[in-house]
Amino acid sequence: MTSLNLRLDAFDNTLFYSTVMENRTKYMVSRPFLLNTAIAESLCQLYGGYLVEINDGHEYTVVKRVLEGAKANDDVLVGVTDEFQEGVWRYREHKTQTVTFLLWDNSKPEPDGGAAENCATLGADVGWKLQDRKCYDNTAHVRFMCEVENA
Ligand SMILES: [Ca+2]
Ligand SMILES: [Ca+2]
Repeated sequence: MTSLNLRLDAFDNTLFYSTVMENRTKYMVSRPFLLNTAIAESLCQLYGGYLVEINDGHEYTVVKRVLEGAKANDDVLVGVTDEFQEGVWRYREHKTQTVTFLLWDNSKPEPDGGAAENCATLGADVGWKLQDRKCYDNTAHVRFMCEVENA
């Protein structure tokens, strides 16, 4: 039996399309999968991280650079939700922290889904601005991004 780390490394390439290190934080962009937030979140946790939480404009710039470098042309699930209280956006992992950075797509404008859309993706066709959307959708192919601190 190979070690857990070796098995995780082998699994890595199946799940993830691109991994970038920045300031001792690892950003991992998944391959496209059906939109399932619980599975995405669990996979990030398996790698010691969480769905990416964008705390400020600097981190947003880093995330955008990672996505542009990966040439990812699917929407990308991130770690904010308003499922606990409609309209109040929280980080999924750091639930008690105030969300300090939300750059919504203002072309529609977003968020526009009310109680039907409690998760959020960075939109590939709107310059990686944020759009609220369903947390589960078997008709949607998205990527997700994990953030692993002190990687
Ligand atoms: Ca909502
Ligand atoms: Ca929406």
